[in-house]
Amino acid sequence: MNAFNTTLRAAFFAAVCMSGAPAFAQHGEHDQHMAAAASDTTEGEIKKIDKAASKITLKHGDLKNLGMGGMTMAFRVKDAALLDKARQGDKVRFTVAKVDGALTVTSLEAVK
Ligand SMILES: [Cu+2]
Repeated sequence: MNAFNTTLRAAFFAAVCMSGAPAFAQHGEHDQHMAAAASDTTEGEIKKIDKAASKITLKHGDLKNLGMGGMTMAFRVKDAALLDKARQGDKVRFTVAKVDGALTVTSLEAVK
């Protein structure tokens, strides 16, 4: 009786382990691509502000997320309120993204 019981239990556990193994092996394959890209902040200097048109001209450093080297150019701003505290000549830290095909400043803050 004892020997039979032991054999039965061993067989039962073996079956559970084997059916469980493949499921465990596949864990962790997903979720690994979800690490969010850090927002690429770039330093620049404000050359011109056009609040009416929601545009800002920045002399900017490398925009790594856009593959663009440093230059002076005009950007659209996502929200005109971003320009409220902006002053010509300010050194700034900003992020740019392509919104509806236009390079758009999505965040802007003065650097002291
Ligand atoms: Cu540029």
